Amino acid sequence: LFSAVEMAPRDPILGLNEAFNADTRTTKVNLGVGVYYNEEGRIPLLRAVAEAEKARIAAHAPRGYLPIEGIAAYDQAVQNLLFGADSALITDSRVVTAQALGGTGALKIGADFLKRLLPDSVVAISDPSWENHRALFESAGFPVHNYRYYDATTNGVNRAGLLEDLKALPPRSIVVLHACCHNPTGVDLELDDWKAILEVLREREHVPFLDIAYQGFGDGIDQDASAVRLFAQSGLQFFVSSSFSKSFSLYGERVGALSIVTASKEEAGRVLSQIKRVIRTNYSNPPTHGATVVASVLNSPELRAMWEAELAEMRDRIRAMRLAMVEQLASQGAARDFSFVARQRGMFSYSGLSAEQVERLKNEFGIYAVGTGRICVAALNTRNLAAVTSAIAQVL
Ligand code: PLP
Ligand code: TYF
Repeated sequence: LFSAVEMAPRDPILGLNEAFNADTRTTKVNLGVGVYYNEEGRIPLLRAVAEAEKARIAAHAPRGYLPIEGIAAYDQAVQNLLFGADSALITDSRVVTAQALGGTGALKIGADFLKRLLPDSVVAISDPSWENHRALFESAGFPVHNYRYYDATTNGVNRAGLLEDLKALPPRSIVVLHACCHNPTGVDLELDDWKAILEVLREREHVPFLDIAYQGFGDGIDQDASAVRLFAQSGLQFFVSSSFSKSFSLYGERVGALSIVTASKEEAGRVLSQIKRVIRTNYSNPPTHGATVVASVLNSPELRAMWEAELAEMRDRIRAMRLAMVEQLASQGAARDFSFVARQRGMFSYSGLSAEQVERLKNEFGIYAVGTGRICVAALNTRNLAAVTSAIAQVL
C-alpha cells in the first residue's frame, strides 16, 4: 500500500526545530520558529492565563461538545478586539465569527468556504509570505499567485509594484494581506498604503482576506487593528483570520477565529450556516480549554488589564531587543547598516543574510535562522544577544 509513497518535504520552519533540538551545543540559539521567548529564554505562561486556568479547574466544569461555531462569549470577545467594542458592524450583527484551531484553522475554514463560493478565483499572497499561506490555499484547490511586497534595496515595501500587481489580478481574486507585523519581513504597510490598496480591491471586486496573527505585538492592540478597522468602515465584505497563539502565548492550545464581514444580519445568518457546514465535516466542533481561558481573560476587567500589561511587556521587550541588536551590530563592526531592524514590527526581521550566511551561523555558531534570512527577534535576550551579533558580524 505504501511502497510508492514519497517522502514529503519538511516544513522549512518547523523542520528547523527538529535540527535545533538535536544540536548538543549548549550555546545554541533558535531564531527560526516564530515564538516569543522571555528574557529567561522560555515560552511564558501569562499570569492572566494562569489565573483563568485556576478558576476553570476549581469550577470542575463539564466538557460537553461546544456549538459548531464555538463559545459565544469567545466569538463576541474576538469581534470586540478586532473591530472595536463600539463597531457598528457588531451592533448591526453583520459579522460572523467562528472559533477556529488557531489562525491556521481559521485560514483553512475560510479557504474551504471560499472555494465553494468562488470556485474559479485565484488567490494572491505577498512576496514573500508565511510559507503556509500558499500551501493552505493550494490545498483548498486555488491557484496561488504572488503580489510584490518586499523591496530588498530599501528594506521597505514595494508600493508601486504591490498596487500594480493587485490591479493586474483577474477580477474577484482573493487577496491575503498581513494586517500587522508582516511574517516574514517585519515590514508593515502605512495607513495611506492600506487606503490605496482598499481602493484597488474595491475597483477590481477582489475579496480581502486579512490575516492577523500578531495583534498587540506591533504598536498596541487597537493600533495593530487599524487596517481591519479601515476595512470595517469601507462597506466591503471581507474575511479576517485571527490568532491568540502569540498574544496569549497559547501556541499549543490552538486558539484562533475566522470572522466574516457581510452586508446584513440576514446575510450573516446564511454565511454562518455554510461555515458551520465546513467545520462539521472537518472536526465537528472546536476544543474547550483555550477559548474558555481567552474568553474569561478578555471578559474580566481585572484579568484583561493584567493581560494587556503582559502583552505590552512582550512588545516592549521585542522593541528593546531590536534597538540593542542594531547597536551591538554597529559596535561589533558589522559590515552593513542594520538600522532598518529597529523600524520593523512584530516578531520577525528579514535580516538580509544570505542562505550561505545562515548556513554558516548554524554550522559554526549553533545559531538557527530561516534560510531566507528571517530571524525571530523575539527569541533574543540580553544573554544571547552578544553571541548572536558577534556571529552575524563574523559571517558578513
Ligand atoms: N498567519 C500568520 C501570518 C502567521 O505567522 C501564523 C503563525 O503561526 C499563523 C497565521 C498561524 O497561527 P496559529 O499558530 O495560531 O495557527
Ligand atoms: O512563521 C512562524 O515561524 C510561525 C510558526 O507551518 C509556524 O508562524 C511556522 C510554520 C508552520 C506553522 C507555524
